[in-house]
Amino acid sequence: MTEKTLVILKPDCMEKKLAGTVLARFEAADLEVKACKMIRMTDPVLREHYAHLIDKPFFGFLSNYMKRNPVIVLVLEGENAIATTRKILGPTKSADAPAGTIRGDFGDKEIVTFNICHASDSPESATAEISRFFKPEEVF
Ligand code: IDP
Ligand code: MG
Repeated sequence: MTEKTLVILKPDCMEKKLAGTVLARFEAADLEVKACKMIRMTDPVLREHYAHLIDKPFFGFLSNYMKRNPVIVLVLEGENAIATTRKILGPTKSADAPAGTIRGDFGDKEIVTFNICHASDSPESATAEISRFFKPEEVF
C-alpha cells in the first residue's frame, strides 16, 4: 500500500549536519520526497504535535530542544511508508536502537530526547501531522 508519512529532521540532526545523510537513508529505501520546508517550531505547534506528552515531566525540555534551531519537515511517500520509515529510524531511545538505524547510529545515547528525527507512528497520526505542517497544495 502506498502511504505518505511525516518526517522531521530535528534540531540535533541539523546541528550535526546530518540532514543529507538521514534523507539519503530514506531515499535508499525507495521513499520519495513529496513535500519539504524549513521552519522553527513554536509552542502552539509543539503542544499539538506532542499532545500525548504534555503532562510528562520532560515536556518543557523536549519543547526547548525542538525550538532551539530550525528543523526540516518532510512528507515521504512509498510502499508501507509509515512502518518502513519507523524501522529505518529505530526505537525512541537511541541507546536501545540497533546499529544501522538512524537513531542507533546518530542519536544521543545518554539524553533520550535528542534522537535526531521524528516519523509518524500510524496512518491516523500521519494524516494529522501532514496537515499540521503542510497545506494540500504544498504536497506534490
Ligand atoms: P517517537 O519520537 O519515537 O515517536 P514519542 O514517544 O512520540 O517517541 O516521543 C516524542 C519525543 O519525545 C521522542 O522522540 C523524544 O525526543 C522525546 N521523548 C520521548 N520519551 C522521552 C523520555 O522518556 N525522556 C525524554 N524525552 C523523551
Ligand atoms: Mg511519536
